[in-house]
Amino acid sequence: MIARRLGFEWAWMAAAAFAIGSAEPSRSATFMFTDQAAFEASASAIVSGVVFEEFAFTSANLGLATEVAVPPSTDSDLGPSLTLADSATGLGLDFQLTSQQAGASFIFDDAVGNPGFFQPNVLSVGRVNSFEDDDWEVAFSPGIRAFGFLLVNNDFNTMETVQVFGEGGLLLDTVVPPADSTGANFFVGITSTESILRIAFDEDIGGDDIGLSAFFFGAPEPGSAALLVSAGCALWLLLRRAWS
Ligand SMILES: [Ca+2]
Ligand SMILES: [Ca+2]
Ligand SMILES: [Ca+2]
Ligand SMILES: [Ca+2]
Repeated sequence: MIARRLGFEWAWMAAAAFAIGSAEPSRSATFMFTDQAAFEASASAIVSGVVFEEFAFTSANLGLATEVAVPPSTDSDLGPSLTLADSATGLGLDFQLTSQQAGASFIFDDAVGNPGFFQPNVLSVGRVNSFEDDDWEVAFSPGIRAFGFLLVNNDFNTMETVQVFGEGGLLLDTVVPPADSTGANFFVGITSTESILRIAFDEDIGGDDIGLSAFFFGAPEPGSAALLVSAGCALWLLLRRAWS
């Protein structure tokens, strides 16, 4: 298993090469991106005809959660778990987001801890300055090969990880986000040659508070034939370019 930060060209080649070998579990590979175009290129090399879908953390979208009765107003406590069914969102999958810091609810557009810090359209884990170990998980049904998210105001350190889980709770890989993943709306994307069922973000216990402003999904799950054809075509195109 490997997890690297890759550029656009290498994303295609690596994803294609490992996808070809993905019939063997030992050849599974996970890739991390901070460039959204490279993330999409990698997913496209792994999955033929992959469709990318976005879920922004707006009031209207959060109002679609099973646990949320109406679109939330600024500074709403939405509880520790948010379930977004495909029948409600129109997306190609169900997903469930859960807080992993004990006692911390998700807060929409926190206006108490630090007004304006997490607005507009940002979901934070617990209130600013109250809950600062902002761990969260998201589970997918069905599994996907590509998942991205926009982080708001995180300060990374080497203790932070993104764990990628596959079928049966198998830990596929643990990714350490890059040190420059700070500021507003920083993109982090994960692709895998194996189906991703769950992602766990272990935030550091230090005083930084993080928010989420969007999720990105690469759906749907491919058939094995489509997977191999796509990977083979991507590799062939790269080799042709190298030979010419
Ligand atoms: Ca942090
Ligand atoms: Ca943590
Ligand atoms: Ca923190
Ligand atoms: Ca927090």
